[in-house]
Amino acid sequence: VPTSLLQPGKGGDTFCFKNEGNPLIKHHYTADPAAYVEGDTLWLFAGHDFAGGQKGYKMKDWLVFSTSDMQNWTEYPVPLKITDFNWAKSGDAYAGHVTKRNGKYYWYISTNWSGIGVAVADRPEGPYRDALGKPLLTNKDCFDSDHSWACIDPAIFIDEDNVPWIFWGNRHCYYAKLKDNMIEIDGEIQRVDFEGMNFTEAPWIHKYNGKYYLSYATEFPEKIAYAMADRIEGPYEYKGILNEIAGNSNTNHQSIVKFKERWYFIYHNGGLNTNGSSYSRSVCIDPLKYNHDGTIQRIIMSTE
Ligand code: FUB
Repeated sequence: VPTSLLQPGKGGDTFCFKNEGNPLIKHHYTADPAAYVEGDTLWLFAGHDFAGGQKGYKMKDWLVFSTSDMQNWTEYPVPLKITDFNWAKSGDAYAGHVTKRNGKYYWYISTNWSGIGVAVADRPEGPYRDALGKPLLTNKDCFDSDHSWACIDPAIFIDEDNVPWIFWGNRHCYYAKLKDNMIEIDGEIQRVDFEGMNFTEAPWIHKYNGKYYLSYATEFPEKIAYAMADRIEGPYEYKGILNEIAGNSNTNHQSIVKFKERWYFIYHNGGLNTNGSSYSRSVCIDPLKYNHDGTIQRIIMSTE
């Protein structure tokens, strides 16, 4: 077993590996994938589970990988740690999402449970530094602020009109515009609600053929569900389940991106055969296909 599987925060030297079937990454436990496509490169940002955590999360840093063909992958030195946010008191490196704006890369992260922070870098692989010195969003920005982990799981979407949006939340899904500087909320915080929603966490927005898709983790153990809308602010219409419970992980967390004319569903499960579990998770990738009416075909989790 590589030492990087055993020691949080010690892995991540630059090296190359091949995609030999799901789980994609076999030398770390990885979770909460967030993909970002730039030109010929797919960047994969992920959480990093400490091996053998059977009773709770031990997540101290985030990891970054890239590929230009989905087969050959590069891993970079650890780009961001929970200790880079000195206001993050409880300190667990929960789900994040990276996007590019005005030539800089912004990594929105959950800290469990001090709020959502944002780090910035000149290059996608980092290194990143805390952009604000304080949280961007905290529990008091959520309507049920007595729920201590309400403020997690940021997802960013920059629309075709160049307006950046942030979605996040646990138990309820919140959203707001970001200012052009990407480090301030612009206007009111709103909540997404629609019939059948049953939101747990992990929102992700993408757009296909002019429609907005909100995918998210539902129930617990989690499945991924999705809804569609004509406007980013809704109203959203529930469209169903995208995939089933992810093996022996009670969470799932998806990222949906188009890369070189193909759509991908990137998620995690507890499928690594070295003690994979709800707290020792692994990022996987499967193809995503649309029906003629824009609905998404159910994703069958594969081992290939
Ligand atoms: O990885 C820690 C938390 O578990 C994430 O923030 C949630 O989305 C769930 O995957």
